[in-house]
Amino acid sequence: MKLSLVTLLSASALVSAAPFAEPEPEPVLEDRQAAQSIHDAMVAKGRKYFGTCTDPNRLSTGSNSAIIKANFGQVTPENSMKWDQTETSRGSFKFTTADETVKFATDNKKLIRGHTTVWHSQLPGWVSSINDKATLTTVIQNHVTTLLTRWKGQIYAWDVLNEIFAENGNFRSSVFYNVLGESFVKIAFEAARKADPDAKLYINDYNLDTASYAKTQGMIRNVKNWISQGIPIDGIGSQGHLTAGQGANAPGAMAALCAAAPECALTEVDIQNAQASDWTNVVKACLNQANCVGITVWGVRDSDSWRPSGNPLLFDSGYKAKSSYNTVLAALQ
Ligand code: 9MR
Repeated sequence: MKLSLVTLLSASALVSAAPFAEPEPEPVLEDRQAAQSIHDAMVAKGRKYFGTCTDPNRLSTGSNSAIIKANFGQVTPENSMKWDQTETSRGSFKFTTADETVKFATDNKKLIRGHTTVWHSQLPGWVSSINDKATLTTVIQNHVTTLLTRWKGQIYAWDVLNEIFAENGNFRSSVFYNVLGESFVKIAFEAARKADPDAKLYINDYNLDTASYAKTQGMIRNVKNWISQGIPIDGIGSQGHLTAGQGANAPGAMAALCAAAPECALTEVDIQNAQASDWTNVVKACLNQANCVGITVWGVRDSDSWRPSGNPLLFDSGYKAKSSYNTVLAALQ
């Protein structure tokens, strides 16, 4: 039951006379929409976080902010740090929206995954039309350096590179690969390490959900090779955009991916038409690997998902925790 404002005010007046700081009140059920925090349960398992993506448009709507405060321990800006939002023309940076997300996270003691510096999608035309190596190198270095410097010391991990592989495990065609070849990987990670030496630097991708799949194997082969060359890669992120039944392969896939880098994470999980076993398997996929630091789901409620059909998230459109939420909680016990 919610306490009335009068009760709260008189209680805090009493406590403020005491020599100790007032303890943080436990979020009431009506605000948190779920019985228990999946982040706390994840931390109790020795992991760093259970998170979600968000941005100011979501934080100012409905129960998103209350749910994230109460149940999640990490946020990824869903769109606000992307190239088309932050450097629309060369050298002209805009951080107001991303700053708001970072402020929400730091004010509420949530870890942040920075997302993302080098990605072929949501990329302004002025970048994709660059066709000489020297210019593109400088442009990548400046973009990576400026973003990581902006929030230096505040970001737990950065998706430095996003979705660079094709389904066959070779490089995807992109301005980065087409102009610079493989060297853009080293250029981006070295700039990132220099700009924020404490941030964990990740390479992130989707369809890494089966160990034997060519793209999963391509990620593993390349990351091992790059790390052996001294390229500063700390982690592999597996996005985890799944459909019913795919959870079954997740433990095997994460075993393979997590063996290839110092740390690993599930970074954008959603499961269309999920069976309970899918969520259980996804949680196990991380918990089974000692170096899997956390799980992030890609949104709070189904209707705000980038692919709402199949209700892929943990809260329904009325912001109520779904049975999937309780399945996740049970898998974390
Ligand atoms: O959820 C994001 C959606 O709001 C954007 O319109 C979309 C644009 O490409 O990006 C979505 O997030 C993507 C993420 O940044 C990278 N992996 C795939 C995600 C789903 O498309």
